[in-house]
Amino acid sequence: MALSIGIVGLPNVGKSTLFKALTNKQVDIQNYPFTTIDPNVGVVAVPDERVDALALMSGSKKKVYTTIEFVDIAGLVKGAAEGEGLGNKFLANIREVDAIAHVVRVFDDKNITHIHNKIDPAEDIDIINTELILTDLETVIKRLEKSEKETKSENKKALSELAILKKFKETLNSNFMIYHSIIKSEEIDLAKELNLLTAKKVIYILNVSEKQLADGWQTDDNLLKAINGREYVVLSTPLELILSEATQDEKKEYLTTFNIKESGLDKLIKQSYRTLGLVTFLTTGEDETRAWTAHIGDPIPKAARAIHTDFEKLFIRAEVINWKTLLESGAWSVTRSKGLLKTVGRDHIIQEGDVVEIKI
Ligand SMILES: Nc1nc2c(ncn2[C@@H]2O[C@H](COP(=O)(O)OP(=O)(O)OP(=O)(O)O)[C@@H](O)[C@H]2O)c(=O)[nH]1
Ligand SMILES: [Mg+2]
Repeated sequence: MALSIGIVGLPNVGKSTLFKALTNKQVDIQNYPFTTIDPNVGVVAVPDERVDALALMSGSKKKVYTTIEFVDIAGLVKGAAEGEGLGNKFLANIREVDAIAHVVRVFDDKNITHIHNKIDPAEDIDIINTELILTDLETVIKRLEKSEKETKSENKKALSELAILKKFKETLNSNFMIYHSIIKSEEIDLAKELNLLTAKKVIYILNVSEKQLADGWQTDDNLLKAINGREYVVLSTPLELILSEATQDEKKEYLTTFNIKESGLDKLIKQSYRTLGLVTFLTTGEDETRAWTAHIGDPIPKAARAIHTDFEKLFIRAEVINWKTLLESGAWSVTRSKGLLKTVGRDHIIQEGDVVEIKI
């Protein structure tokens, strides 16, 4: 499961700077099933201190982290949805991503042109969202015309699709994003099938200056209103670029200077995981310690598909222990003799930080 996130925003807001910083964290591609990587696509490892600690405990030869793919596209401008600039073409590049990272310029810098010549993050968010809405509207109208032509009055499923499409059209026409108005599973499924951009999860990246960051910059009500309850991360892209190239010691120094616990990229990557509703479980042994991705609520046989597609069918039982308990015990064998290891069946719901051994 390669998760992907598309980076959008107005021109000159720091998207490519963010992307460059992310790709500096690029994982060794050989470990991953990609033959060619587009220059605008970067695969980054999800930082995970549990993998490091467990690998040390098990004396693993290899460590494998989960990954996220980021796609950088050119800046969108007003009218992008109608083909203004290159926007439309670029929007097509992010149709298939799992979530959108929307970069917003908060930093002021006379030397870097803002296309509307004023720094107004809330308005910028609305401009981009309107373009996404217009793109979706085009998709929905196209499908609606097709469905109306083909639907015979008796077909229940087709009629329900028609009703949903009409609702989508109305929502988009009122300049609202689909995400806030879909509840029923048929609606969610159709939005996914059509790859509607405004149905996707969003993380706003508020790109502040280093000075604003050091001064403890905060969002105001106006901006929060534009963010509309979605997740956001505050960071400074030039600083992230420096951090991504710094040694561990230098990085520590920077973080102390800015009085922050972790880099903006680490925050972003972890937040992406949460936003996408994902959990990480682990396997550990002498060969490798590895993090795997599952969806929140997955029963263990389904989660085990990440390891091998056959595992869901062949699953008999599993031994499970929380990573911290395992680490404190010092070894798998100790947890067994102490009775800390849990044997679970097919109904166990995979938990964040479970270390598992699947029996097939
Ligand atoms: N002062 C300042 N400059 C920045 C910041 N982020 C990016 N820049 C500069 O702004 C310019 C544009 O940055 P990019 O990252 O290329 O912007 P972009 O969003 O990819 O722009 P497009 O690809 O044209 O849409 C570059 O000169 C960056 O160095 C920032 O946080 N502060
Ligand atoms: Mg760019």
